[in-house]
Amino acid sequence: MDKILVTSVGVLLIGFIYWFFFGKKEEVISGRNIKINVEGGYKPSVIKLQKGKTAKITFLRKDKNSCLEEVVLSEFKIRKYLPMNKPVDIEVTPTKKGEFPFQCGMNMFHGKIIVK
Ligand SMILES: [Cu+2]
Repeated sequence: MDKILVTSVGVLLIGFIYWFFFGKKEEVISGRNIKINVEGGYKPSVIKLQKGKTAKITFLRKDKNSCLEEVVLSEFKIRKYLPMNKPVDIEVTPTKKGEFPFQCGMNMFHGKIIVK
């Protein structure tokens, strides 16, 4: 019984350490000319924008996975098709502060826009 307890605590601890060091690693990009690589997800996946300022976000899809062929920015009512290896510009003007997720058309890959 003791051994099971020690083992499960150990597994939880390893899980926590892993999450702490690797899970939170998110690349952040800010400015008004944002470039996002779409390859196995969105890189960087966190975009910081300023409220009231128009920013251009350029998505470049390099991933054949059809899962990533569409990007959805629901807060901005944008749904765009991303052709392979062709940059697609999306202009957004955030009108309120907060965190707004964006994702692929199937809601499998995620990123977020943080407006300050
Ligand atoms: Cu998808």
